[in-house]
Amino acid sequence: MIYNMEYETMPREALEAIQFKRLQATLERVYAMVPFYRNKFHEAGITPSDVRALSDLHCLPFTTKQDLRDNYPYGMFAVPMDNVVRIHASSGTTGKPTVVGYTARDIETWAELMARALASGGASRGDIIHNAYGYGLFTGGLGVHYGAEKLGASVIPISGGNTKRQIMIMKDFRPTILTCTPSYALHLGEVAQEMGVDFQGLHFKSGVFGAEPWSEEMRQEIERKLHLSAVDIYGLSEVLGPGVAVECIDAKNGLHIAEDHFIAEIIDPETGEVLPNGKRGELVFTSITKEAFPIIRYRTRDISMLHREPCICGRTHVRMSRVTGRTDDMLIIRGVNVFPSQIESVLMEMEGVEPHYQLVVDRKDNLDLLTVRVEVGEHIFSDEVRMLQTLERKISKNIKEFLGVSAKVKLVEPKTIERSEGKAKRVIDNRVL
Ligand code: DLL
Repeated sequence: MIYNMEYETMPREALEAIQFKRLQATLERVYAMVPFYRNKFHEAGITPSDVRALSDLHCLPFTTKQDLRDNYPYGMFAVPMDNVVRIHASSGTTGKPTVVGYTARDIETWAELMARALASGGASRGDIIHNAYGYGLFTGGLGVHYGAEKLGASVIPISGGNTKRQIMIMKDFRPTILTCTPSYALHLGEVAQEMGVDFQGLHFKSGVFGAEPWSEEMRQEIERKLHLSAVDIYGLSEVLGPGVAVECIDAKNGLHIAEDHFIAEIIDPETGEVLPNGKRGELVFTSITKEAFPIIRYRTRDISMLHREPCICGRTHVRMSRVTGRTDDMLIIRGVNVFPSQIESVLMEMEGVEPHYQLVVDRKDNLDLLTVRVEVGEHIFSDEVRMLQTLERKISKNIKEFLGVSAKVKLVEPKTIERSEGKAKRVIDNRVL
């Protein structure tokens, strides 16, 4: 179902006219209200009136995570605190979090975009949404929650954790849509099985999963184990939270970016040069309707590409391919670039291997050593040692063949690798850089 037919299927020309008008208003706003942007524009010798067409956006300077850190906590806000009704923060693993704010109208916009996203993932008014994204500073829980209410669905604000109780609630409350990270979805499936609950007997139709990279193979695994249709949702706190882009359940082939609210670009992460459609690079976003925390040409560090071919669902908004990883997640193993999601794809193709893995990187005698720890099913683990070694060698060979990197594979017992209730931790990098 398309939630906002007018905007989601708008002809390109009309859409771009709206984008330009909104971009101009945003530039005026940040120039007037945020000293950081005013200074940046001055340094580049630009004022908002120099931007006379959408393509002039390319002349504006980028904004980086470091800029947000330098202006911690509220320096990037474009409205007085009186007008800020909500504060969230990104889940940074190191240092201080990135703080973002929303006006009442921003919350309204976000709810609309999340209502669109849930509809795009197969939800409608009559649905019951089991929302297992974490509620709190993380944008996942509340972002989905407001969208579900806006859509008119019933939302169960279960948040992450307390997994056994979640399964009981799923049985009793009969939710039809599941929202959580893909890794937590798998964990829910696993705990249900332990409790003797078959997802086939539950009532789910679809799931809207995101907040971390996951591969196509992982989607198939989730769909098979949880008996539902899985779509990918993308977003980041700095730009909005969940709802920046989402797949449609019709095509499941790329995520439609809400282009009436954001302008997306792909750049070469090394040179900053803007890349054409179909080329892989770093995603850059400019918000064009946000009031409290507008952002201009934000370098997300997420790797993707844009496609402009029409989609069978009828939406006219550009599609981004699933995010394969972040520039700062990319492992360089003896000079070879590897994303955890590429290893995931290789693993998921192997018979008997479970979707729970971790990459450990060490440095010995100045050489990088990559160890892939991956769980195998009970039946395989109880096989002879020789069989396990054969499988380890086979996985290692496939990784070498597909990714060109040598990895030591260590098969581990079921349930050895830590389960996450939110974003999974896939990499342990022990190198001192
Ligand atoms: O993760 C917002 C969100 C919540 C998205 C719920 C989807 C669902 P942050 O905590 O600020 O916000 O983290 C943003 O997570 O830059 C990506 O690196 C990663 N990410 C988010 N969605 C996806 C996805 C939320 N579908 C960072 N695929 C982003 C891959 C994703 N990576």
